Amino acid sequence: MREERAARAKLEHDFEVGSEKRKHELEAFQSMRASKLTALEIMESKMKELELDVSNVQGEIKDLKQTYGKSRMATMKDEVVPGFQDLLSALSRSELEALIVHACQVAGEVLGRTQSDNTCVALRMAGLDLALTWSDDDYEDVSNMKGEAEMNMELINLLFENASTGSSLKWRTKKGSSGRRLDEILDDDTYHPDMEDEYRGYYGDDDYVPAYDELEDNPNSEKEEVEDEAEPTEGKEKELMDEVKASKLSSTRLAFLERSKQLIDEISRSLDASKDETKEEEGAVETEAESTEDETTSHIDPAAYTMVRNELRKTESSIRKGFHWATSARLLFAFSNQSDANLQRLAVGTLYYGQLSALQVWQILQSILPEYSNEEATSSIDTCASPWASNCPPKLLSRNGGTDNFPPSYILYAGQTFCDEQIATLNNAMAEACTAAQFDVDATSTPISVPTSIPDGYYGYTKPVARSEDDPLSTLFTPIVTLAVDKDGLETLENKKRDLEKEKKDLQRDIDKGWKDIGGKEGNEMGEHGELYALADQCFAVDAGKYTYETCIFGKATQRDVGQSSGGTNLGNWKGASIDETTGRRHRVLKWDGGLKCWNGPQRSATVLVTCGAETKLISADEPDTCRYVMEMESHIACDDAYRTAHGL
Ligand code: MAN
Repeated sequence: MREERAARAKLEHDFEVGSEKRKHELEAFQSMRASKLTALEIMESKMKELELDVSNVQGEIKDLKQTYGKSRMATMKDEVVPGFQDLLSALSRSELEALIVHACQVAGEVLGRTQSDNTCVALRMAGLDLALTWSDDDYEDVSNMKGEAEMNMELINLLFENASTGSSLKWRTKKGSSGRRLDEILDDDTYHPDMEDEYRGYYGDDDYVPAYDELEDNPNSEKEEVEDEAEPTEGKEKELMDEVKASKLSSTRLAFLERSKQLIDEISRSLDASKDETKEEEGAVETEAESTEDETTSHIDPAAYTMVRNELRKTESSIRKGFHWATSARLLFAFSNQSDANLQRLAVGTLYYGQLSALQVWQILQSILPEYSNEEATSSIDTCASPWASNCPPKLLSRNGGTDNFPPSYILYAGQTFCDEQIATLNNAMAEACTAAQFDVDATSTPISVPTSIPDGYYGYTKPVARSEDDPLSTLFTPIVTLAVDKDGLETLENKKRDLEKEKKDLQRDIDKGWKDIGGKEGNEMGEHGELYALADQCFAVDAGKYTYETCIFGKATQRDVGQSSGGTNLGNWKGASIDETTGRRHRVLKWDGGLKCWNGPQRSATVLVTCGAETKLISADEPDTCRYVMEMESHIACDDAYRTAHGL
């Protein structure tokens, strides 16, 4: 009875002291929370302002790019294309298409080595200026070529990117995303500010493909064959490529390829043979040392042979790229029907991005216009005459309804210059090629003679050269070349956006911390009524058996050997406070979990059952199941009304 009375007296005393303490602490927490809430409100409204600022800057960025995109398209359409009317309006639709196909072929030979794509990148770029993109994933699937139209931010970003980096030709944002737009529509609705970031970063890091030169000019490279120019063996793509190859422009290319193949075979044979000889020689050094030296070194010069072979392979690779690019253009026209205006714009764009010169346009015209094809030109290769000789001097045609006014003077002039200045050179080269060819008449017995270098015009093929600045076509492209790109303006805006976003991020961190300090939005992360605020980050320990158990509010729970002051076994990290009523009695429960894994068992965890006490202390610790620890705590935080009622206080 005395014990019971003493216990009852302690309980009453503890409650009196504890509940008073608890009351004061809760009041302190509430007033702290109220003042912090005001501060948080201010921060939250500042956040809204920042969000608005960011979206405004995004809008400005979008406007700047869109303005550029629109003026770029307009410049091409209204200022550049009209300059080509005397050339383009004289051509039929199929001639325009043929011009584009062959412009792609030449562009492939000029630029193909820097572009890994087998699609005509120049035409793709021209397409961008019309908001026109198309898929090329499946050459057999016509439905893939039908497009939906949108002049979206993706496209505008590409235009801007290309314009500001100058030399780059990026026609898609990333690998695998195949645009399928074929019509020209300006659709602002497709823009989402969130997509901005998605697009950033796709540019500079496009897959880097080492140029053929880098692979092949490396003397240590043992690479015999380069596979990237593999040609289609069946289906629509092959059919179209065969058409390309059957064209007049391709005849010199094919002649060159055939000759090149023979030469490369011969070079490889000779190099192998000379290697064998060297080996044999090494085995028989002792005998006739003087004469063996003479025989092997006079035969061939392996370094020179390798150089010629590399040169041939490079040219072959360019020619093959040209076939691919031309085929991809044929493919577009096989599957889509462009308006006359679009065809003209695509033609001009392809000439522009493909770096074609007036001379190349002249040569393409020689190849595609029926008026020029009557003359027996294709067979001239076998006779060792320049394939262009029959086109010299340049002939004027009667097109455009006028008399003998086509092609326009600047194209004609390029042809004239070519005829005047290069035929002589070409003929020299051809003479050399012819001599070689004559040797080959019975090539089965006579070895093919390998030239020391491959001159321009060899087997009728002259490597096209990128348009120079003084080319007449360059003048026609001036409006687009000089179109202002507000790079600085964009940079300023993007810096502003970055600063705002940084500010936003910092503020968000402060806001998050602010909420955490006051127990979260609901205020219940500091216990049911914020009672843990007073105990935050405090640690409480108790000894039980050979261990000391320590629990830290919002921190860790630890088990140590008695007497040990640091280290120990981690029993878990702070999980939270809750009220447990499952036992029928109401308990304040504190939990730690995710501690050190128990051998053959669960991760360690600790549960603290809190009951009312005048001061906060752990009073017991137990391990009812292996690695699951239960402790009892007395604390004023539990001296609440429910406790009062439960104990009739
Ligand atoms: C250690 C302590 C014990 C626990 C065992 C389990 O000895 O953490 O509390 O029961 O490991 O192996």
